[in-house]
Formats: sequence, C-alpha cells, structure tokens
Amino acid sequence: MTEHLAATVPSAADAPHAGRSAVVTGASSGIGRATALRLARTGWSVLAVARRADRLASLEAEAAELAGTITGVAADLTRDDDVARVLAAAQAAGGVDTLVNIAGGAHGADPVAEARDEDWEWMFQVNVMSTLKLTRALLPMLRAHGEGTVLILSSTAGLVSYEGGGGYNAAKFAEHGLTGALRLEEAEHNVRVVEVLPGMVRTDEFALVRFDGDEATAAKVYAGVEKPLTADDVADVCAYAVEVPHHVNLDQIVLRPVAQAAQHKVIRRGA
Ligand code: 8X3
Repeated sequence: MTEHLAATVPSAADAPHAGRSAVVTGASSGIGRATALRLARTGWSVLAVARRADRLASLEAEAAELAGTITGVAADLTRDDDVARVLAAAQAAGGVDTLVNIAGGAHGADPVAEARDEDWEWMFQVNVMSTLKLTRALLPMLRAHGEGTVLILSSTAGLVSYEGGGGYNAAKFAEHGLTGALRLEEAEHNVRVVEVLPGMVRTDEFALVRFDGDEATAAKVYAGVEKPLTADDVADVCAYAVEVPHHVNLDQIVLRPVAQAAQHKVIRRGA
C-alpha cells in the first residue's frame, strides 16, 4: 500500500464526494486501479472495469476500508456485448455522472518500416475503439445527469511522435482527436471533457506489455531515471480534474517527470 492509498477509518471528512459515481476502465492495474482507489478514498461509488475478474475481486477487497465503494465489472471493451453489460451495470447502480477512460496500452516499438499489423490493430482497438464504444454507450446517461464528465487518459505520445512510437503515436493521436471533437459536441449538453496526457509513468505492466513480457527491455525504458511518474501521481491528477467544480473544464493536462523535459530529452543518471 502506498502513501497515497494508506487505509484509514472512513469518516465524513474522508467522503467529500459521497454521491458522486464513476465508471473507471483499465482498473485491474496501474493508473486505472490507482484512480479507482483514489476516488473511493474520497467517497465515490466506482464501477471498476477490466478484463481480469480476479484482479477486480482484490480491488474490491482493498476498497473495503475506504469511504466509498468499488464494484468490479469484468468486461472486454472491444466487444459490444461487454460494453452493453457495463452500461447495464451503471444503470442498475442508479447511473453515473463520470466516465474515466484509462484502459489502453502499447504493443511494440518497431519503426514504421517494420510495423506489425497485429500490434497496430491491437493498439487501435484498446486505445481508440474501446474509448469510443464505452463513451458512446454512456453519453445518454451522462447528458441526462445534467453535470456529466468524461475523462480520457491519452498520452504525450498523442502530441509528439518519436522513433519506434509510430503505432502507439497513431493510436494516441487518434484518441486525442476524438477527445477534442467530443468536447466541442458535448458542451451544449453540459458534459465536460477532460484529457490527461502523461509522459513517462512507471507502472507494473505498461512497458512489459509493450515488449511482450521482456523484462530486460522493459527495464531499459526507465533506466537511470530517478523518479518517473507513478500510477498514484497520475491518479491524483485525474481525481483532481473530476473533483473540481463542474463548470471548470481542464481541457488538457500534460504531466511528465521533471527528468523528462521532452519526449526526446530524458535525464538518466548512471545508466
Ligand atoms: C506513455 C508515454 O513516452 O512511453 O504513454 O510514449 S511514452
């Protein structure tokens, strides 16, 4: 358990956002998991969505000490029937006012000249199509609430391309584009649309998934970087963005570790 998530006996002061409710995706690990817990700490009711049901069970158990609640919904958001089940769970819970799209990821770091179709297709499915499908499904509920929020976690990879980033860049640029259009379209429905764009975040799985379980290659991503961002750092920012008064729309929040002044400038010591 980290300093951000230290368990306390819930009290009214711990629950300033009791009554708020969110669907959080990517909740089995990393930023999604940390965000679900962070919101539950301040009293939110969270529907935590991920493919791995066993991970969701442990997340629910961890939330037992917190002011809010976490209920797991096992779903693969690339599948329409699973998306419909998430919507049904949100309806059964009495509706949600916020959707936090965290699910996503990278596969491979090949140059475009050697790109593998299956990597690119996977990245478009998990970063773009999943975000589209769930957001589209929940928008009527978010509009009906009157003060809805959609948060989309994209990446600095959606702003600046880098060598070997082609497929991930293309998917995150697409997610960034979707987010901009959505903000313009939903303003008249009083649904705010927030984009959070992190740079280097050290999580248990991001680099491992990218490099197909190759631990040595994954470790090189962070080699010599004193303090990459953590999942809890990003979760705190996401929570802030959805907890500020609803008329405040933080359009785009770019966050990086100090050591990553730009995509191409990373301070590595002793590496
Ligand atoms: C992750 C940021 O720099 O690995 O979304 O592309 S980066």
